[in-house]
Amino acid sequence: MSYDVQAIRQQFPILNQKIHGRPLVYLDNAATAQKPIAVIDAISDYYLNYNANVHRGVHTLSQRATDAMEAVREDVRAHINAAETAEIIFTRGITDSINTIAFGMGALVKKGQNIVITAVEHHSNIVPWQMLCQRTGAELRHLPMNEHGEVVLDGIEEIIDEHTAMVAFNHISNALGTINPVDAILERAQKVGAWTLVDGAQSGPHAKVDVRAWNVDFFTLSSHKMYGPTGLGVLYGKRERLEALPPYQGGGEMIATVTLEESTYAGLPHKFEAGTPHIEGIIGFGAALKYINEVGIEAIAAHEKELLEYATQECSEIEGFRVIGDAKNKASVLSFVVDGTHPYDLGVLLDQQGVAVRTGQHCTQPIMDAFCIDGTARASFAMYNTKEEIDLFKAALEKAVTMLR
Ligand code: C6P
Repeated sequence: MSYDVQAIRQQFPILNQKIHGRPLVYLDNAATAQKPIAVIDAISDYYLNYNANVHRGVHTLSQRATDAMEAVREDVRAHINAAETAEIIFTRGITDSINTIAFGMGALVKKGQNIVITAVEHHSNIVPWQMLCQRTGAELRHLPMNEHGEVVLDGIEEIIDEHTAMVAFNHISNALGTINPVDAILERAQKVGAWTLVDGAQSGPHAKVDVRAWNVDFFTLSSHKMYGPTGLGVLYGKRERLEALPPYQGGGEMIATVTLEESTYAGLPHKFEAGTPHIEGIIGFGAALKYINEVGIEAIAAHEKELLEYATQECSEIEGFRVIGDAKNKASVLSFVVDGTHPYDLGVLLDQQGVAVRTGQHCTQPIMDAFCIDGTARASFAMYNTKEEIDLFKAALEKAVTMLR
């Protein structure tokens, strides 16, 4: 069946509106994606019909809510091919997931060991490791980046060595769109026995991931970038790794027994899920996953690749337009500057013409520093974007550039 983008757009009512009198062209999907009706309906169905706390009540509504939430845990397990549902932890997002692991590893990592990231990380995969290194005396290292925004593997044997405790990196860069060489990095990390974590914030909506094929220790997803609700993430961890880590937060639900003196902890996944979870978020995320699978992640990726190539080619005709990050292997993100203009001004003038892009550093200051720029304007594509929208974007950008020069 051919890809029916107009049918998909009908499932996203928010797209059908005008901004400053112009049709909305939403190209800020790497920040957060819009939500299909199926997600909105699943959340309102929960509140209209079975709102209750989970794992706590014998009453019918609580059991229905628990069943619905636990069914999503199984859907996530199947989606990433984890071995068991106990390895799927619901968190507040990627940031929360990475902090959970970095905090827990504080009990295991020692001075003399090192943590390895890459030069193309989001701040949420830099700062928690810096904090871990400050606490433990471990060293933070990184795999460098070249002028195309690609991770450089030369010298990987020296950087990831037998003292490496963790290698943590993103699958796809949010600022550049670079698809990182996951297999090669994991292979080296696994050879020296380091733990591994892949940040799937930007790959979740664009690529199929099989955590067992990768044999990765931890993998994390963000619901709101995958057409689901905000405030929710997934942390996958291999059972033996999660069991080796202390819990990140204490409170209800994560315990087995509590006395006023001491507590013992619940088993997986509850050990890492203190407090009432984001129940409606999880239920909404289940609907989002179902919708992604109905459209087909490969079909979505192919559609977005076409959009990226078209946008890159069209916008390159604008004088002074420079792509930031022209890796061979890229997904869905067009980060750019236009000589003689500031990205922020471009963002404001694009908005006035109905086009939503993100501007600034994209929580990746080290990448911006390496390119010697203050920031970029970033157009990022999703399953519902069209070539017609890219034409509108290009025309709006041309106008903005003319106004600013
Ligand atoms: N990037 C962007 O506009 P949270 O906020 O915790 O759900 O996700 C953080 C995060 C981690 N890693 C990567 C690769 C990301 O892209 C993000 C979020 C958004 O690019 C908001 S800064």
